[in-house]
Amino acid sequence: MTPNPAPLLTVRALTAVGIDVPMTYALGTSRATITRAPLLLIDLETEEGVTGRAYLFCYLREAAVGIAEMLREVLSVTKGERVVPAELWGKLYKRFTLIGVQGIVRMAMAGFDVACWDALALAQGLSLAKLIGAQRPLIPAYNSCGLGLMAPDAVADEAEKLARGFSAVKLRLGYPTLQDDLAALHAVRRRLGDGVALMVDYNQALTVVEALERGRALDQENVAWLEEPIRHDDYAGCAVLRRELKTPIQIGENFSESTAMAMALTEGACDLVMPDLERIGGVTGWQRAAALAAAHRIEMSSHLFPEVSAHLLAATPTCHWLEYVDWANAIVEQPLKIVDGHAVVPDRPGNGLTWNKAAVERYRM
Ligand code: SMN
Ligand code: MG
Repeated sequence: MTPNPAPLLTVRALTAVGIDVPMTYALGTSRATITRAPLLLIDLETEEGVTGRAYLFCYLREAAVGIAEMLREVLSVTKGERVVPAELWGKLYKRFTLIGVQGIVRMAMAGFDVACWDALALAQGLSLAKLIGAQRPLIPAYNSCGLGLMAPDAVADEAEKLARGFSAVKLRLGYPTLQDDLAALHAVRRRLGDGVALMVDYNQALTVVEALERGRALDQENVAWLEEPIRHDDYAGCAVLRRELKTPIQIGENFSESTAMAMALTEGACDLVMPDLERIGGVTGWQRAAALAAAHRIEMSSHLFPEVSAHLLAATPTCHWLEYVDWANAIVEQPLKIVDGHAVVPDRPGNGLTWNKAAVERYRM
């Protein structure tokens, strides 16, 4: 069989629409309680008539406006160029070097990259997973909705709902005291039993000394991982925790491109990694991170964006867990399917994202 020739696509236009979707379960983290998901929906039109799509999670409503502005600049640099994602990343990198390829600039670049890869997959008639050489049809998924910093009974009630159909859930910790953390964890464990794996996430709430104290207590609790206990970029501190604690240290949602992940791994900062699509640099950045994880033989999970991350984890040699959140379900035509605790990697062409127009109008900013 002759393989399809690589499609020649040309960047024509980029549109970005901000929407604000209510979350089914409030996300109470040690930093803030989030009840709505501000998303930016990106459509990349090509001269050839193929449209690639992506969405970004903006954290703050206000950031959506800034990212949309950055996307205007992305278009002015790439309009008329051939869709070759790594080359376009390089061109954009040069354009944005002086302001810095970080924060919302990097998020805009990542959104554009994801849309480029979607267009390429659509033009070939292949799912993104197939395009990048993936085999795995199912990815183990944990439910990461809600479960944040409520009273123990309330957390246990919510955990019971969220564990339906899953074999793992993530609990947000960082209550005022270690005793409060343990009370919440014990309430959830009692309710779910030992058959459900529990991840815990501190969202950078602790100092190294506090993390050692709480981590030693958590070492007795059989948690699957201890996520971002301290400042995300304190790799030396993370390396101390990793040496002293039994529970695996998980970081990565704040890695800025694979270069940050390379530094973390060189410093021995973590046992596990979980890059985030919009911070690691889209599909292009993810592939670089996956290669690094494979070279270091370290398990790699995803952060948010379950729809696209499912394709990427399918092609990640050290694939670990997909983080499932339902935030985009309200506005996509075909939400990601979870069957027996596994995400089903979509087989339709592209990354599978198409917008439900009526829902987009309803939630438009
Ligand atoms: C998280 C995700 C999105 C917003 C805030 C916090 C969290 C996670 O760190 O890992 O899910
Ligand atoms: Mg986290």
